[in-house]
Amino acid sequence: MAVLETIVVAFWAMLPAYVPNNAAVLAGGGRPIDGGRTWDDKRVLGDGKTWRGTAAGILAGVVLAGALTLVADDVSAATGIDVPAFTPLAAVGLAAGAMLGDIMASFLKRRTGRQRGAMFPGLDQLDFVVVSLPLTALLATEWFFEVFTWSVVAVVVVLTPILHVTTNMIAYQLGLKDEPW
Ligand code: CTP
Ligand code: MG
Ligand code: K
Repeated sequence: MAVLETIVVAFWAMLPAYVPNNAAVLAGGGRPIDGGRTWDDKRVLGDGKTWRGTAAGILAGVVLAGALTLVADDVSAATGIDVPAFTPLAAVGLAAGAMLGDIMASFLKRRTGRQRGAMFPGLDQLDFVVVSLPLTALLATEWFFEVFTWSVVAVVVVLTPILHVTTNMIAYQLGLKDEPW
């Protein structure tokens, strides 16, 4: 696969994992998942992880995967780049894995004494990759290894932090997010 092709496939395949975070920011609010509970005087997850944001995030990722699947053949034919359709399990693995990774990252942030919204470089940018890829490999094994070749995974690891920083800066500038990370 040529470099450009690999980048396009990596971006396409990761879109259902990228969108949940942004959807959660837009839809977030209401009851926190941890119900306000603390552990060692620190919140378990914090007010930044809500049921509504999580549900909206997963839904957005799965719906997007469905939409991409509908147009995958046309996009492949038009561009000559073989972009993949998503199986239902791949869609769920990517979207739910992204939200789960974000939630697990908040758990680690609270354990390490970081308040809600605090920065945790590295973790903030890659938390959702670290969980969404293994979860998808587990739920949709055949699909995963067909799409996520080593070169695609390598592009994801490089591309994701760049996209994450950029979109969060934009969301911050637009007043949608409280911090630019
Ligand atoms: N959000 C949500 N539910 C989620 C993830 C995010 O409701 N599962 C919403 C919250 O309003 C949150 C905002 O999106 O404040 C930004 O998300 P994020 O940066 O992940 O949360 P933080 O507020 O920074 O909290 P944390 O320090 O725990 O990451
Ligand atoms: Mg944050
Ligand atoms: K986060």
